[in-house]
Amino acid sequence: MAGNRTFTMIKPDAVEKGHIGGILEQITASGFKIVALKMTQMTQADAEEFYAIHKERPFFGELVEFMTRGPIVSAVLEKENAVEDFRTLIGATNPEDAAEGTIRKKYAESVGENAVHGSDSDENAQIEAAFHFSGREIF
Ligand code: 3AN
Repeated sequence: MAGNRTFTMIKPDAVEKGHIGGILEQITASGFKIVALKMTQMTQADAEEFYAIHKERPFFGELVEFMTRGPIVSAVLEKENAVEDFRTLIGATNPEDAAEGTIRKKYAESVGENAVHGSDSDENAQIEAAFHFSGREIF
């Protein structure tokens, strides 16, 4: 899937506030095709593995607690230049720095509770998609 696919999660904060529909609408209206989609709740072990790269960071415990507190919606998205274009669509990690009209500007609360995840490289997109979906769940 290198080059034209990325992985996203609508995080617990945005799911709790009822923003699944609004966020998916903005994603598809921006030219991304949904090729995998589901609602799940991450376990502590899932979140610790998914965010292993951040395990030495001071916010790691908080991040794991947040990401496991309720359901998430995960998806694989297809579009030319998917990883970079999706990062542009979601905006900066901290919603205060996110550009007007971006998903985080519209829906995120704080740098910790920032509504959506977007893979940061083609390699991570592939790893993250495989973490959340089996081959039979990606179209
Ligand atoms: P991004 O999600 O924009 O790629 P990363 O990879 O730097 O950002 O951070 C991963 C996740 O860790 C963020 N989405 C956010 O939920 C959390 N995070 C990042 N920085 C902080 C922070 N300073 N305080 C609390 N949580 C943070």
